[in-house]
Amino acid sequence: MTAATTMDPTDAYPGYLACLADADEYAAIDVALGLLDAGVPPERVLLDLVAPAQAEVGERWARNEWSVAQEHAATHISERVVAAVAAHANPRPTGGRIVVACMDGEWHALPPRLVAEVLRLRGWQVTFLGASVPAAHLVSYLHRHDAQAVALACALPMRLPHAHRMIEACRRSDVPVVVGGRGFGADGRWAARLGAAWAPNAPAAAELIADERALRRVPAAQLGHLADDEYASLVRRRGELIDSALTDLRERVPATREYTAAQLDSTVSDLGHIVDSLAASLYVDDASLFTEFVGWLVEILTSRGVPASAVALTLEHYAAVLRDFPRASDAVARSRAGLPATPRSGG
Ligand code: B12
Repeated sequence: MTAATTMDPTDAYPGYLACLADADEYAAIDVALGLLDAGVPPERVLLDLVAPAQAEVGERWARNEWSVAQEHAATHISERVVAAVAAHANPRPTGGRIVVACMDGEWHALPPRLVAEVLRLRGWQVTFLGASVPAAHLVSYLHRHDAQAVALACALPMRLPHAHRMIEACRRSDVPVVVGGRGFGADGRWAARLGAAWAPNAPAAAELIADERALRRVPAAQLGHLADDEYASLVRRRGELIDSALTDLRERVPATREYTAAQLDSTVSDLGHIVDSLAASLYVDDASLFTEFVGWLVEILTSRGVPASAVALTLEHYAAVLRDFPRASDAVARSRAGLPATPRSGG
């Protein structure tokens, strides 16, 4: 693999992706540094080369074309490339301190790392706290280091209730918050529901942070629906809902009784994600969060040889046991509408 001689990240992209596929970190770094040497601004290398390549890594993993190991190797290379670009640019801060962190339980650190580097390139003094920062620790850190603003990342919609607790904790410390990441929905609609300022990408986050009044001028959260207690009741029953769905699957799909420990583990993890996504959809009162999640899960499972009917069976089970949960029942019904009929339901 040779270094890029092109001036455009778009032209360099296929070669860069090939470096990720070959797990060739030296060649990947050469491509990125070659662009910088050719005069491409570092921000473009991060956002027009590294970011789309990582999204493609995700698509290949989702289609089961790449293993988890291949994804991890590619992500590691991207992290090395980001570090190399940052070291090459080496900007000196002129602005105040911005803290960038992942929400508690959120391990997608690379997307906010890109945001952190863009903010750094634009003159802010950035502290990047990385993955899964507990709320209490974040808040005490903000106090101690006199942060001007905090940027919080969430890549998974199922983590939104936790995200909200974290946003509120920062607010109580009077530090303005900007949130981002695909967990808030492609158009940021769930950030609006939580009453948080949202930026679709790193440049937009930089602009918002530069305008403190705009950052503080956020509409109130719209969470009046939580008064019906459905979300809290569902969360209280989380363990029981996972166990009962597993028992149901074992009764109705004999093959699942022969599952290996690893298969059982990933089934329990999938069931946990189903319950957590349903809970998150109740939290923001948007059934589309759950229907989108179910659509995604079906794609992931079918590409791994698990039929969509397995998801349909579990949703049928939840439709039965969650009859007293009107909003959850509605979200489950909408999700089932797009799935094949299960043998017992007959339609
Ligand atoms: C690498 C990766 C991982 C790594 C993360 C390592 C790391 N150091 O980051 C690991 C292996 C830990 C991981 C784990 C999981 N992952 Co993952 N992961 C990815 C992957 C392939 C790349 C992430 C990335 O770097 N994206 C590149 C960035 C640049 O893209 P971006 O998010 O669009 O970011 C831009 C904007 O959103 C915005 N932005 C992003 N963050 C922020 C933050 C702020 C403050 C602001 C203002 C803006 C902003 O600016 C960015 C640049 O412009 C994505 C695929 C994808 N499409 O992103 C899946 C993906 C996010 N993962 C996914 C899943 C499901 C998981 C797991 C649940 C898998 C599992 N079964 O265990 C776990 C969950 C772990 C957890 N609790 O957090 C799914 C999520 C699907 C969904 N609908 O919820 C995705 C989309 C893969 C897929 N195609 O299905 N993952």
